[in-house]
Amino acid sequence: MNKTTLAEFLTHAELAEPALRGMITDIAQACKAIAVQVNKGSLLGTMGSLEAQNVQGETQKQLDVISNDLFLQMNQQGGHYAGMASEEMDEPYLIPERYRQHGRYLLLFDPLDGSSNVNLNLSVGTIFSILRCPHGISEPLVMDFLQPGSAQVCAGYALYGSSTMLVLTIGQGVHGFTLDQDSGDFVLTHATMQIAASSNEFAINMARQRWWDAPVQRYIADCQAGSEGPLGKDYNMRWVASMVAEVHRILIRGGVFMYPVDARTREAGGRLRLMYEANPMAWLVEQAGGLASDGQQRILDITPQGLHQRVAVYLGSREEIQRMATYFKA
Ligand code: AFP
Repeated sequence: MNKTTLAEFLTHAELAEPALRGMITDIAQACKAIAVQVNKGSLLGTMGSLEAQNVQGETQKQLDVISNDLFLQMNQQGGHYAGMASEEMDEPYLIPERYRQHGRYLLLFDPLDGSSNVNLNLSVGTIFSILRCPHGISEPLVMDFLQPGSAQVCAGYALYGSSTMLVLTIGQGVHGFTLDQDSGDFVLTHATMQIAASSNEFAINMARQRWWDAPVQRYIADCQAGSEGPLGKDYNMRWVASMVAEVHRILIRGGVFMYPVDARTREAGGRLRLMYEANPMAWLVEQAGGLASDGQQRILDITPQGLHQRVAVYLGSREEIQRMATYFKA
């Protein structure tokens, strides 16, 4: 098989920002290091939970913190970033002066998405998003991170599953790379990923059904009615409780992923975070021909109000998301 490694891909890609070559290389290395920690978790006794809670008020897994620290250390050394922000840190991380003095970008990430699955040996992942640092800013504040998803220069995820994959976009489509454990290279295995325009598979946490708003109730009920119902086709359901795995499945075979704001999450604004979950995933989905909405607007158009702001997420196959939108307008 004619193997194109990530390094060769980056060499030949026409990068709008040359620094992307170094930033993506460092991100790939950090994800490989996290993959090793996840794969060895049970052997290293790091599969447990900590007493501490993160800014989300969620119990932290040991591997959440280990992954977070690995991502910080292995990405700051390249000198590309003026600042970083993570699901696991209340405030932006101030990169040591010697690394950030020429940094022109901001790195936002969820170091271990789906971590409540990690001791179950189910797929987890890392989600990342790169923004430009506002000109002249060397010590970025929260407000400097609060840019719409349309401003991203790179977005992607690593999936620690049956194989370790890196899936990313720099605005020229979505490309997937599989880690060759023998060579240590990420190899291009999924060039120009495209989401099927139509689908019959939805992903939602059905246990929350009683708290959903009426449009979501109606849409899911119509999906469940199948070929005898108004949608005229049978649907299948999946729920991994790991957004990275759900989005990867949708990139491979289509479908929709839904995490609505519901009666229990309305006060918090929803479950999923805008800056380092919804925005990177929304750009990937759109670059692969799908759609990503919060039920009212394109996720990438949302002007963020807070670093850990939460948002409703409906993303996936174009025709299905367009159909779903009609339920919100009814
Ligand atoms: P964790 O990282 O705390 O496991 O949360 C994962 C997640 O943010 C996202 O990846 C899943 O789609 C969603 O939460 C799962 O939510 P439920 O636990 O309500 O199913």
